[in-house]
Amino acid sequence: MTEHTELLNQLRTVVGEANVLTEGDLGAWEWDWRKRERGHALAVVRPASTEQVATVVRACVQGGVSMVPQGGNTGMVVGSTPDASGTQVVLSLTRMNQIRKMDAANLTVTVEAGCVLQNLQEACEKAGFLFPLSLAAEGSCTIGGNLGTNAGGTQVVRYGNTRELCLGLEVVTAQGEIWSGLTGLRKDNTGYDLRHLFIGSEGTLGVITAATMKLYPLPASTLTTFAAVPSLDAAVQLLGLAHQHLSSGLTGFEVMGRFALSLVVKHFPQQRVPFQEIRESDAPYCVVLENSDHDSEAHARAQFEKLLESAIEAGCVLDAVVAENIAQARQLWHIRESIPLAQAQEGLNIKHDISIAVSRIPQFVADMDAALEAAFPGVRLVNYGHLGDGNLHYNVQAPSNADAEEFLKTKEKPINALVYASVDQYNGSISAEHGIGSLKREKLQEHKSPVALGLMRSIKLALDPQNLMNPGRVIRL
Ligand code: FAD
Ligand code: 2HG
Ligand code: ZN
Repeated sequence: MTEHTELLNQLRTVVGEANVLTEGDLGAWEWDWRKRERGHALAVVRPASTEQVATVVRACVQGGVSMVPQGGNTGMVVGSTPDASGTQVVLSLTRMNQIRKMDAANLTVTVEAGCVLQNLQEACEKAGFLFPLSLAAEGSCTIGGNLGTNAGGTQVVRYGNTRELCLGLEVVTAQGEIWSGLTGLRKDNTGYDLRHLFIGSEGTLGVITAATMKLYPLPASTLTTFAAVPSLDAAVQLLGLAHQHLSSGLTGFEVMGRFALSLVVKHFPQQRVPFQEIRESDAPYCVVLENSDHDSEAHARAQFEKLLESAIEAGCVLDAVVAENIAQARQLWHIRESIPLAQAQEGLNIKHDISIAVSRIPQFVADMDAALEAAFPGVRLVNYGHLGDGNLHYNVQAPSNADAEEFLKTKEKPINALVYASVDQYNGSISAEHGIGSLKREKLQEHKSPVALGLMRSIKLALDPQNLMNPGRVIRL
C-alpha cells in the first residue's frame, strides 16, 4: 500500500479501472512535445464526463494531490506534463470529445474540451460552417488545450485568437464545483467575465470541460499565394497592400525565412518548396498569403491579381505562385506548417514566440540577427511566423557542428536574455502564442510589472488556494 492507494482506488471507481493508468509506458503523457523534459505521473486519469472530472478533482483535493490538465500534449512550454515527483495526477480530457450542439441561427458550436481541433473543423465544415482556428498541431491538439493556451495559429489576422472565438465555457473549479457558462451570448455585462480568466490560464485555475465557440459562414472561395520577397521590410509593405486590397478577405499572412524553408527541403524532400532557384540574398524571405472571398473564385482571383500587380510595381514581391486548386493551396500551407517539425528533426532548439508591432519587426530582426551572430558565431536563425499578427517565431538552432543538448544547456539562458531584453526595448511580448508553462515562468517574473504579477498571484490564490491546479506553471507564488 502506497500513501496514494486509497485515492487511486477511489479514482478507479469514478472513471473505471481502464482509465486510471499507472503502469506501462506513460511516455505519451509524461514527455512534452519538444522532448525538453520527462515528468513522472502518479497516474493518468481519463474521465468521460464533466461530473467525472468534478468527482476526480474533489477526490484529489481531499487527498492533497495536485493535477495537471492535459489535452493533446502538443504544448510548447512544458505546461501539460507532470513534474518529476511522481505525485501528480495527469487529468487527460481526450475521452471528452463530443460535439454537444451546433446552433446554426446563433452561429455557435458547443464542444467538449477533449475534441481534437481538426475533428471540430471538419464537423463544422460538414454542417456548412467555418470554425477558423487553424494550426499545424490541429490533428492532435484539443479545443480545451487551445483555450488553455489561448492558441493563435494562422487565421488570427482575420478571426483573432482562440479567446476571440469563445463565447462561453463550462469549467470544473479547483474545488471540484461545476461552473456552467455555456450561454452562447454575444452580449452579457453581468459582472466579471469569468471565461476570460480561464482562457489562457494554462490549467492553473480550473479544468475547462466544454466551450461554446463562434462559427462563420464558409467562404465561396479561398485562394493561397506563395511569394518571394526581397526583404522583411518588403514583407511588411506587402502586408499593408494586402490589407488595403483584400480588407477582411485577408485571412492569412505568414512569413518564412529562407533558412527555415531550407530545413523543410532537407527533412521533407518530397515537398516542393517554390523559389529554390532564387538566391537567398535576392529573396531572404517568402510569404504565404490567403484571401477568402464570399463572392466567387473569379472575384478572388481578380482581387489577387490587382494586389500582386501593385506589389510587383512597388518592388515588394519578386515572384509569386498562386495555387490553382485546393490541393495546391494545401501543399503551399503544408510547407509553412512543416517548419516546426523540420526544426524538431534538425535537433533540440530554442524557441521564441514573441510579438512586436508589425512596423518594427524588420528593425528588431536586423538588430537581433547581428547581435546573436556576433555573440554566438555559427548560430542558425530559424525565423518565421505570423507576420500579419506581429508574432514571430524567432527560433535559434545550434551551429551545425555543435552538440545541440550542450548548446541548450550553456547558451539558452544568455540567448534568451539577449532576445527578451530587445523585445522589452521594442515594447513587445515574450510570449504571443505558446504561453508560459514551466519554461518561461522565471522569465515572466523579469518581464511583467510587479503590479501585474501581484494581480495574477491574487487571482491564482483566490481560485486555487491550495495550489493544486497545475502548480508551478505560469506564476511563481
Ligand atoms: P496541451 O499541450 O495538452 O496543454 C497545453 C496547456 O493547456 C497546458 O498548460 C494544460 O495544462 C492546459 N490545458 C489543456 N487542456 C486543458 C483543459 N481542458 N482545461 C484547462 N487547461 C487545459 N500554438 C499556437 O498558439 N499557434 C500555433 O500556430 C501553433 N502551432 C503548433 C504547431 C505544432 C507542430 C505544435 C506541436 C504545436 C503548436 N502550437 C501552436 C502549440 C500547441 O499546439 C497549442 O498550444 C495548443 O493549443 C495546445 O493544445 P493541446 O490540446 O495539445 O494542449
Ligand atoms: C507555428 O506557428 C507554431 O508553427 C510553432 O506556433 C512555432 O515551433 C515553433 O516555434
Ligand atoms: Zn505560431
